[in-house]
Amino acid sequence: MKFLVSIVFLVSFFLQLEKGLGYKEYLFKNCETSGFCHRNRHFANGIKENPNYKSRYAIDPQSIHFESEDFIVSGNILKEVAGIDEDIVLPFELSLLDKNNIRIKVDEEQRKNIKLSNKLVNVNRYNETPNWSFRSSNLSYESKSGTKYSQHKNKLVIDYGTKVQYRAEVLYNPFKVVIYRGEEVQVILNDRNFLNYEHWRPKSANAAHLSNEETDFNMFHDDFHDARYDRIPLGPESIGLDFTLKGFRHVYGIPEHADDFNLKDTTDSDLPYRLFNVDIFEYETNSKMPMYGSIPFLMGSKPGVSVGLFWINSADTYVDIDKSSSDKDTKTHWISENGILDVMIMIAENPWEINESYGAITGYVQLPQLFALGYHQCRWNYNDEKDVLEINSLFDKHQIPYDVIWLDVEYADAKKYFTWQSEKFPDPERMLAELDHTGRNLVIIIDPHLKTDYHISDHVEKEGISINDPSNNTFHGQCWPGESVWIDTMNPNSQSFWDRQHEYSTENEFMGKLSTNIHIWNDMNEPSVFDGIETTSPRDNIHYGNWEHRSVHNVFGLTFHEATYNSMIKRLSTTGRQRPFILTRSYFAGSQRTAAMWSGDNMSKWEYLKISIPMLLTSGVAGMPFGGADVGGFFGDPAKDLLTRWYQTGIWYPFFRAHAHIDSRRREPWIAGDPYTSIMRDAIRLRYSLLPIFYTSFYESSISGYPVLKPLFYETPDNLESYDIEDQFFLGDSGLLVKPITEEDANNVDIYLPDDEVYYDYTSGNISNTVQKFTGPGFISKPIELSDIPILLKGGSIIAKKDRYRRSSKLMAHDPYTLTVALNNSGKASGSLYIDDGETFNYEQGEYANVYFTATNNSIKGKIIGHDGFIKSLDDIFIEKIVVLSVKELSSIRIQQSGSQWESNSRSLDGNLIIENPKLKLSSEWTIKIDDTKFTESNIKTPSKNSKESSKLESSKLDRNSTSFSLSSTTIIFTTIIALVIGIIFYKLRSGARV
Ligand code: NBV
Repeated sequence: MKFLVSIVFLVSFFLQLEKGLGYKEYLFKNCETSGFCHRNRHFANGIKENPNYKSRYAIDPQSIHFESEDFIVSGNILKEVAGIDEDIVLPFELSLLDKNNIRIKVDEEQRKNIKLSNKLVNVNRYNETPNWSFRSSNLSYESKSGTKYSQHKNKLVIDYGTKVQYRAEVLYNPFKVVIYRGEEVQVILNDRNFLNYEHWRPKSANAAHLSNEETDFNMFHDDFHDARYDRIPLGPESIGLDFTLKGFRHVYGIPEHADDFNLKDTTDSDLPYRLFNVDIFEYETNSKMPMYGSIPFLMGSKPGVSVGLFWINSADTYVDIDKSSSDKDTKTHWISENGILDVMIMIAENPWEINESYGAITGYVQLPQLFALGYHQCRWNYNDEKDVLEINSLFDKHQIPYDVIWLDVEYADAKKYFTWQSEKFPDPERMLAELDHTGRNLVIIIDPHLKTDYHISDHVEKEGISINDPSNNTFHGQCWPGESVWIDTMNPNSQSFWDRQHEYSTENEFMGKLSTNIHIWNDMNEPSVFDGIETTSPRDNIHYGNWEHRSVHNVFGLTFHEATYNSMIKRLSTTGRQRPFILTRSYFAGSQRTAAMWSGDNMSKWEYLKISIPMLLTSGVAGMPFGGADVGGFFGDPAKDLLTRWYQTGIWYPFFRAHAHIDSRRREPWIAGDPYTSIMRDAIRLRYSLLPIFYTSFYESSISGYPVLKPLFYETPDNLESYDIEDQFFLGDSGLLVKPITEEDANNVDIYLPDDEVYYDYTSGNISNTVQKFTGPGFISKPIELSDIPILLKGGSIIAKKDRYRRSSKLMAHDPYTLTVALNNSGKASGSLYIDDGETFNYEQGEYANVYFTATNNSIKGKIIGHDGFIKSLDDIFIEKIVVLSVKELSSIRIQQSGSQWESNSRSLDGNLIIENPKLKLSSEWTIKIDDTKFTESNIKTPSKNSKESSKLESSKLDRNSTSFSLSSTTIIFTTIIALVIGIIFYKLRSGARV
């Protein structure tokens, strides 16, 4: 039977291809083919076309109830339904949270009384997404003493806010919420009356419950890929709501999509941005198709105000964006398959405050171990112990630092996780010890699909901790190992089983005796199910609590990597409290607390290199800063220049890992040969020298939620031009402004400067020749070569680097620092460093220090604040060099530290002041006095206008060395459908069918 179904499926698949639908479009739903999205869009279009439409949703004023101590208003929204006398009661709750955030929840009352013949399904609307997504179940409600509630005939008005006044007007009929910050309306809920709450109805009542604007498309069965029905036992239960963001033209977030940073209008397409975690094989760029992770969080920003919308729902979700309004409003329409309606609205002055708010709810990124910020070397696969150790020593031979080598699925016996292929890896203990020698780590892959018929899957099945089919028996499906079962990490009983597989104990044969330098990669946790519709679990599968998979789909991946994290915490608590490192492919709001993510299976093509930057900026805005993309591209063989440019870009990814498909040729950085190898080596070494800055940026993110790769509009929220820049970023608050080259054959680069501060040329992290200076706002243009990584250092910054080559980050722990001082227009600069042991949770007990640097025209100072004992341990760390950029003349340099004074060796090189070996210790306060120093003021280049074209001309006039801008156009490869089909078939044959 299964065979027959597959044949039917394949035949219809190829017929669709013939019809002209792309491979991916056919495999995945869009809004047309997805029942609930189709119905909600149909409803919204019906309303748009009917000027006399009267909403059927109204608050019953009698039902309003205040719990003013908790700042909660509750009541009922009544839904009038065609053909039945009684309204459907939708109890709502509106609460005021910290930081002036508002949360609105709407449930469905009658659910409590539904009796279904199939008792295996939980009939309540799923309301447990926050249990997984939020960092704590107790959201704090700070005292809001000035809050006033006033009830009027047709509305309830809540005035709140301390420094700035906020107002929420809850309109009764039709139901709407209008939120002001200051005098202006910022957000309106249900502005366009798209609120749609598909109440429960028995199948027979279907038609009677529909209004003119509604359709019953796929309400009680889903015929997508008609070979296999989704039975939808509870019938229609979707929710939809619109939000108007007043005056916001720029909206960001809702990852994961391989698309622009500033979200596009979606109204003309049959695919709104879709949030549905899927194993999207060979995903396309510039697409709103769903990918491996979903964060239903959107940020809108304009000068003076930013907003955050957090749609707390883990079901399949579509977001329509309409930017057609002449008032510069962005109108959004959110549609989910089921669950309660639960949304948080954050309004603040700027984007950082929104990140703080969102992080206060879902948690901040966990501070990673320092090694995790180093370079990771991965491929599918390093074949055996010999291969691993050879690669390990080749890094040393080529003097390229790296921190982690990875093992993909082939290390396990027949892809049975928690086993080793023993002929190939006869002694993992020895292998890890060898890596540990040079401070290096190993990461191994563990996926949620467990091959049938071995002790792990047997146990999962026997203990009832599997994902189950609709009859509540263990679900069996196809994945890489063949027939598999899936552990249900939503089941609390799974944790102890998972713990035992990861524990540090002689009883655990798999990894019980391995040293602490082993960490985990969780792949395929969307979950990927090859023979499932849209390559995932059937929606009517059952999880713990009798919840349908449909309700929890997008959060499942988080529950899996979080279970791994919890197990690793336990393992490492017996070895010295090291912080676990987990990489996950699937993620949800809150994943940042316990895992890093990467953007899955990209391709060795320029467009994938280019899109990686807006994708990472997006995940940073959505609170998930620890991300990366496969350097070099997963599928294919990158040309040498592409690979080189990818390394020069990858060194800025917060998570920096090279990875390749099993069919790709080997491409470790030494294989291309010079000049490519040298350029890649320099790039990786630059990453290592900047590790103190990366670590400091992560620390800041871990307490505030700020992105590590900072979008330009965060730096200049008042400059609207900076909102559209998606190919540049700042590295945290360091002042380093980077524009990686992602175009083939580029020999010139345009860089946008977002403000009128001075920017110093810092190409490739080098200071050479007379440092060029530029000011904005506007574009500057510079000639570049393959070896160049365009970087500028913003005036006002002091950066602290470690410039010595070491084999791994661990070996750099006691290395000295080099400071680079870039004075601003007023002759001042500052910078900071965060330092702890880089490995353990001891920083949570205060064992860390912050170092602050300041400079003016005639002095540079450093001071350290922190835990005494920890500061003492830094006693052997020195500052070996200080460079002050762009200094014309100087006379004497006097240094003071710990009651002593001395003169220093200093020299002026190519117009920069270099203080060599000032003999300064990091661990106590110091001052350098510089007399009679003059800083150069000449040579500052200013684009005359803000427009890209004119400033390009202007700056090339100014810059004697610049050549005219010319880019060879990216090569476009047209593949015929036949070639595609052959390719797909070929791939399937190689790696097992996934459809
Ligand atoms: O594990 C093999 C690959 C992996 O290399 C890639 O990074 C993942 O995105 N994986 C997909 C396929 C699953 C094989 C079990």
